[in-house]
Amino acid sequence: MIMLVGPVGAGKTSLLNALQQNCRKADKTQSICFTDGAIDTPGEYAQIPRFYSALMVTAAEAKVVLIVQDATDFRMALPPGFAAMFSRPVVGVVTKLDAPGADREKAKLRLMQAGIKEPIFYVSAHTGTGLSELSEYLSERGCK
Ligand SMILES: Nc1nc2c(ncn2[C@@H]2O[C@H](COP(=O)(O)OP(=O)(O)OP(=O)(O)O)[C@@H](O)[C@H]2O)c(=O)[nH]1
Ligand SMILES: [Mg+2]
Repeated sequence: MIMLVGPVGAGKTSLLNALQQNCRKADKTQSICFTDGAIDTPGEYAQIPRFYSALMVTAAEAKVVLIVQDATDFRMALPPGFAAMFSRPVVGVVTKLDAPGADREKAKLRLMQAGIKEPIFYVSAHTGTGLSELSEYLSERGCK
């Protein structure tokens, strides 16, 4: 089971759909949502500290936590050290690489500022770039 965490609109639900080869269009995630093999979370949970305890408790159900960063949005949405609250292994995912203005290095810096170390994957849910590497990494860790 994976859990996706990250700011509003970062592309979590789209990434999950793409990993599950599901061509549904992502709607705004309204609540923590368990779907086959994965936990999707609303971006507000990563941006509003009042929700952090819910994220931490839910992460206990996951094998790996994916922290998702938009490659075109460089606002400091997550506080320094954000990643350290999880008791599970954390991986960084920079998404929307296909979008105009995508800057993987700036996005990586944002993830590192939030306390994420390697590995960091670079993907696009729209074009499928990088998804096979991420899927392979997750399946090696027993996540589908
Ligand atoms: N160009 C591009 N746009 C993307 C990609 N992934 C997501 N988007 C767009 O980004 C917007 C937000 O995507 P979501 O997947 O709903 O984002 P989210 O992180 O689940 O957002 P919340 O549920 O609000 O927390 C949508 O308009 C998507 O079409 C991508 O890989 N490339
Ligand atoms: Mg969502």
